[in-house]
Amino acid sequence: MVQKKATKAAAKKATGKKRAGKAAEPAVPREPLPAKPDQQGPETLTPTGRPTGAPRAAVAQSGAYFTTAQGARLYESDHSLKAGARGPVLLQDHHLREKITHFDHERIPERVVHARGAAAHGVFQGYGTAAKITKAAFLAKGVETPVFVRFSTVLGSRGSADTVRDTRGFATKFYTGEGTFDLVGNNIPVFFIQDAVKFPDVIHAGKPHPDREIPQAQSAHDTFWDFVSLHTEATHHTLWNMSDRAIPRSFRMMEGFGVHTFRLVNAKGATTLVKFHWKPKLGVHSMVWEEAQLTGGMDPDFHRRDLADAIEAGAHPQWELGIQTFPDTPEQSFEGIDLLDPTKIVPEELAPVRPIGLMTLNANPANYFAETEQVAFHPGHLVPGIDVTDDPLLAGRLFSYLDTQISRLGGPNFGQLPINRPHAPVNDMLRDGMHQTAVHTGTAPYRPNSLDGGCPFLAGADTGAFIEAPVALPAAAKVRDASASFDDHFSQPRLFWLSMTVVEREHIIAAYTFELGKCEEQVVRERVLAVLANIDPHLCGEVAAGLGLTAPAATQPLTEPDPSPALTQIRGTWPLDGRVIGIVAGPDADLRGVKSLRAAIVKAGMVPLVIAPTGGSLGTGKSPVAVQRTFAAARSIEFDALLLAGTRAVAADAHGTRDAKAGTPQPGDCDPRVLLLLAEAYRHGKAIGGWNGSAPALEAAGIAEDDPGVALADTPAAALKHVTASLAEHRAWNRFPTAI
Ligand code: HDE
Repeated sequence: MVQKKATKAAAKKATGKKRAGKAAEPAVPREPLPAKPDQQGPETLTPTGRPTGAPRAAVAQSGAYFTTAQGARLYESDHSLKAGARGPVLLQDHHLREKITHFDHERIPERVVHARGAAAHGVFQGYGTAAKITKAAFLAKGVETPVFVRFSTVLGSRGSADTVRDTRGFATKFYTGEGTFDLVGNNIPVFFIQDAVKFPDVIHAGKPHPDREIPQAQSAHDTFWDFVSLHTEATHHTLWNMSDRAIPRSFRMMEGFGVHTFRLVNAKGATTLVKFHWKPKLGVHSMVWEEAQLTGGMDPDFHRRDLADAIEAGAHPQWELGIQTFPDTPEQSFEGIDLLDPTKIVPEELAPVRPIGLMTLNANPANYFAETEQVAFHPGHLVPGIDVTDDPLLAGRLFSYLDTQISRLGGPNFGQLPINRPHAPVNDMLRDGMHQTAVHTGTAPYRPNSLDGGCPFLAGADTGAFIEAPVALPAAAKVRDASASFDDHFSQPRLFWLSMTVVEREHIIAAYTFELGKCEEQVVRERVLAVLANIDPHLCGEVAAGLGLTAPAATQPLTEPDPSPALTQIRGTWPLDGRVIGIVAGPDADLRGVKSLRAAIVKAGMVPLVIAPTGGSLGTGKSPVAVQRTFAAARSIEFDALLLAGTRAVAADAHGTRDAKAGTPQPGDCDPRVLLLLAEAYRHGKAIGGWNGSAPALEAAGIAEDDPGVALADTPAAALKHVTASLAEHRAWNRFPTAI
């Protein structure tokens, strides 16, 4: 609480003597700013999981007076203690040493993979549709469970760009009443390797080269392609990485996958094998490659910002959790697909994804470090009713996460950090260790005991987690080997390739050509081409042509799987929540039209941003139109569609301040920055519209009025209608090549 009796005089005394030229500091204590309404901290529980009653998003700086970590008030903080104003600094200055020491230890090691991430709080609601096959209570109908979700890239460091070509992590912590369940998945349903023993290898190959530590957050380099071409089991995941899936438009527009097959157990002990899927309500959408690259420079925090802004604006992203189910037979395979092989999918056409619950992300973290950085996921955090299978990749993960977190979070007690505390009561016998914050009472931390009243007692087998289903194991000798079914490395990449539309195939070809073009070793490029030949001759031929190499022949017979339409992103129409519409305007634009357009866009749940020659506002009078972006700062990457609000708005003007020209505008009048904006938006397949005679600007940009996704209309409302119709398909796909 602010101490009301603090007077101006006392405050002046507290801030020390006044210095000439020093900026005025606030002198009277007042309440600190509260957390923003969209922000929420983790549930405030004791280290052993009991509610403390404290508010969820506590502010860090509370109280009027600055103190040391021990609570002693400081009367001066800008100068270290010296023997005289020009004399040596004294070692006895506790404040100086404490402040510098704490600062020196502010950083913790970043995650070895998935270092770059953004997160949000939310809630999961079960549909009850999985009740017959799992006893997991949080999946029962109507049960609401708090969640915390962290999205991430894999290869880049903590400060790397969001929009690089990479797999995205999609990790969800369900704080269920029966303990915490973590679904630690990715936005790609398969993985590079089939056995955890190769994980350090694939990551060493993908990370920057050890000598010069370049390139950052890229797979476009020799070691990555060397590894994936030498381990052809990586072909399927690599193909997904070269597809548009690896450059998502938004975290809100990504699918999520549990990747491994899990085992669900019902109340009677019957088991079912399942694969988990997250389906975004907004659809699955991507950037185009040039856009992703530009964004990396213009706004490297694009995905992080997009998620936080959407939540703050109340556009809460939602995903349905779904499962594909398979009989738990001894073979653990389905339609010839080995369910223990994490490089394989089961096409949704063979096993439909059945929705079992809905997740809504509705609050931003209050503090990045405390929550997003310190959260610790673990695929072994399971609840009764959900169990693991013998996927050898999963087995290694069950070891790795706790192990890496002990060093990343400085000891074994990170489970007591607020973001990691289960919401179910905790009553373990884990004691002591670095950073112990629980004050355990009792004298007998062992079982059984007769001194602490015999507590704690064991739950019955029907209530406890980690009661594995008694799955029979085949009689076998110890071997370092894999099942023969793991040897098929090409039929599913071919399935993926054949399921892509022409546009998506073009993007894949361009991605391989770019990445291999960045490799320096000819032997690596040639080996990758040999891999591509086993996926598809057209893919291989086009990439080879782009590299100036000869396409090799396939070394294996090509399979002819049925395409899986569920794999393409280019289908259907999708909600437009949170889509950003740029309105290009100038001093003489149709400002009444701009105002009505802005209102219509907001009403439709989208975001209007007015782009003008300079900042400030357009028009005079009572309600001028506020400008959000200047011509100098606006690039196509930020907008899902553009609308031109009139003619002279885009007249050429080096300084952006000159009055609009009189007379009929000519294409040559167009401001080059607007031409760039239009040309990029066009290249990136974005809807473009306009009214009030915006034709000269389009003409100057070389865009025809009847091009796909382009529309000039008489009124702003009609222009918006055209643009939103095109936007619902995400991009004007017809602008891209339509035949191979
Ligand atoms: Fe991870 N992975 N992983 N991984 N993983 C980590 O754990 C690992 C794998 C995934 O937002 C690390 O706490 C091994 C598959 C996500 O905090 C580490 C293997 C999938 C995240 C680790 C895999 C994932 C991680 C690094 C092969 C998708 C970020 C920091 C056997 C199903 C979670 C940490 C977050 C993070 C190990 C493969 C997803 C080192 C050994 C497959 C989303 O423990």
